[in-house]
Amino acid sequence: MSLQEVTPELRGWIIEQATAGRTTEEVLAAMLASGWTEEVALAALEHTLTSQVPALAASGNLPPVVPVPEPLPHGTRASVWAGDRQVDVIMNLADPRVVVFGKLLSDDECDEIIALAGTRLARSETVQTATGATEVNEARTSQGMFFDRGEHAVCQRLEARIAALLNWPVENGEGLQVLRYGPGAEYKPHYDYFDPGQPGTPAILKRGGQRVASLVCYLNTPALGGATVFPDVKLDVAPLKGNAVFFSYDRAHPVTRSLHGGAPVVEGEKWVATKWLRQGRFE
Ligand code: PD2
Ligand code: ZN
Repeated sequence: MSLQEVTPELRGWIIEQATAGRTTEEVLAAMLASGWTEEVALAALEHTLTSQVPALAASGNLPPVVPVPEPLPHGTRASVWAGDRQVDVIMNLADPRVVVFGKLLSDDECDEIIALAGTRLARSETVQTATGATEVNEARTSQGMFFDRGEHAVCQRLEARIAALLNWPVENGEGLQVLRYGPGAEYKPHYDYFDPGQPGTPAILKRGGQRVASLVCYLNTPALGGATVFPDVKLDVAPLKGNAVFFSYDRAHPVTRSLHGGAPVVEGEKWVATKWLRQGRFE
């Protein structure tokens, strides 16, 4: 058992930070820097932010809700048609909105994307919302690259399939991003939307608006580790070649509980292709 306790003072401080517009990641980093263990800090953040959501909403601090892709508009079913193939539905969670798909990609498609991406990998960068530039980020120890939309036949085929699966236009998708994680590499918990409180965000949003959903496609099966994790609901999605995890966030706020990360790869390597969906056309 942890020796640290979540005190009322700590809860009050977290609410102050959230209402001042600081992101959950910033608050978490500040808590870790002042000596809180990650376990206690995450528990305190989760409890405080989920229990205080009505108060935050009433104080007008939540961004507006926007439409998001919905892959299962008629409820849960065992499989869905994705334009050129039937895709299995393995798990369907309402809050946060998470759906795990099986056999979205064939083994050959996974291998081809890995081969095409392999020669172009560089240390992963993330968009720095303070300025809009990209930067190498210690929270993300993978290597990565972006394809342009439709750059290869296999990208085009997968993009059309994803558009059919999610009922969301191809034009609203960013190019596929491929990540390779070696042993020990991870992607610490984060949100995929752009933080509205950061000065660089308005410039980023000019091209297609906010990100509203993510689809992480598994291109191989790591020997051990590398799950995609959703700490707010303690959900781990096992990476399995050809499968994919979809999650959406209808506003750029932790209330969506879309906090997610890539757990460290323990043995072997992990390859994923991520498709981010924007509100509007991403040209
Ligand atoms: O590789 C993953 O599991 C993962 C986890 C969190 C990928 C992303 N985020 C991402 O590409 O945004
Ligand atoms: Zn992510």
